[in-house]
Amino acid sequence: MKQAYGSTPDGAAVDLYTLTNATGIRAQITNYGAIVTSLLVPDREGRLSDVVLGFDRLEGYLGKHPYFGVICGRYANRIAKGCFTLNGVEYTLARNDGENHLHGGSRGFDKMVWTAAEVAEQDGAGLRLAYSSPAGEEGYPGNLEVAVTYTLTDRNELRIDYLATTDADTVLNLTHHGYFNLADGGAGDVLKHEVMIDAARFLPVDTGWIPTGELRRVEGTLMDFNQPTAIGARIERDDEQLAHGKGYDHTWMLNSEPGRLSLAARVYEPSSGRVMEVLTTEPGIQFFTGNILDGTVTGKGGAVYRRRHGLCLECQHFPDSPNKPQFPTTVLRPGQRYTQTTVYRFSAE
Ligand code: FUC
Repeated sequence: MKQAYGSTPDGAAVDLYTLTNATGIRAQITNYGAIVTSLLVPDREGRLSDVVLGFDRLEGYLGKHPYFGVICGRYANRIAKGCFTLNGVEYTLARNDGENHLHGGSRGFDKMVWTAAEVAEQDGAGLRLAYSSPAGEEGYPGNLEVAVTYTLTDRNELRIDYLATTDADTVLNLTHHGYFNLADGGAGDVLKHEVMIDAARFLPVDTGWIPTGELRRVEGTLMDFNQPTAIGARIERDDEQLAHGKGYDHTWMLNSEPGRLSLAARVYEPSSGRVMEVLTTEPGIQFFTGNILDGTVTGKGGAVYRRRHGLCLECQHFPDSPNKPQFPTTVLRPGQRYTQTTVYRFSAE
């Protein structure tokens, strides 16, 4: 179902799409920024409520906000000092996060109007969003064609299938930047959420959140989430990496084989019983605990989003890969197809 959602300052009309699956869970998605604006899933009593942070109206998303529910591109997370070299040519990008480049620059995919079409997928209701990014946009080379299909499956999953092609060598790293709070949608904090991440290593960062290049073992560190652990259990400990991240804001290198859809993370929220499993084909997951939320953003239903009222599990390649040859490559060449599948699967216990 499609309804008008308003228009951008330059006059482009924007729509809001509602997907409902056979069990009655519901997602709302706008073609502005490919943003998931709401996601209603049941608790252990079967009561539906919204588990993502965001705004009631388009105006909220048009203003400054920390990437609520968007698709980030061309490059999710950071590129150090906003430069990289590809085939001997140096490319300069916006430094929109201190001295670094973040989430595609000043006007990334999160601020674009995408073309949308409702599609009937085999296993649920889908919305296909497409965007053509011209060569040079935000400093990146290559004309890039991107398609993102959200499917709300009858197994209570929000599946995201990505596809991209280019006509010249470029770099690409796409992710979905949903902020989740399985208890109350963001009115309170996420510290009681228990998190498991299937990863033996994580990427330590410097004070600007740029990976040092080390792939450090999680064993014996506060970054070990192999056993489900409440977010609040260790987050305030005195630790160099928690200080640099201002909490958890790091990439974990997943144990699974990249390219094969596998369980990456699981979140359990004890008061509601809600469970969210995250499956992906990507090599990494950015676990971010909403450390920068500071109460200045008022979102849906008047909820004030304070520090750690939402968590993100962003499936992606590693930050700053264009400058880190030892990381899995993010280079996309003509004739290649960039693909990614990520699934957020909901249940309750
Ligand atoms: C996540 C984090 C970043 C940033 C952004 C809004 O991707 O990794 O540090 O705060 O969200």
